[in-house]
Amino acid sequence: MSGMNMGDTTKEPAQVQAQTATASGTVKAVDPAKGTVTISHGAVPSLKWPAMTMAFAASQEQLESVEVGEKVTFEFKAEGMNASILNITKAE
Ligand SMILES: [Cu+2]
Repeated sequence: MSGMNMGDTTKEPAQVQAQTATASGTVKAVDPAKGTVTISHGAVPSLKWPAMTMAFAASQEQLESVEVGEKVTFEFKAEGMNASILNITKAE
């Protein structure tokens, strides 16, 4: 569980803040060469994201743990629309 970073109040006006969020969805593509997993995910209210299909940066280990067509739950870090997987597991 990640806590809220209430103490992080350094002033960086124009900077996009990295946020973590959790979502679930279906794996649409795994691309080890690019280091991405494409997931059709549900809405992410905390980031004001609608449901969409998008690529997330992922480690080789994370990419090896999922397969196209699988339903997954995952935690990710987003800076704007740049998102990387923190952890990903099969949804049962
Ligand atoms: Cu998205």
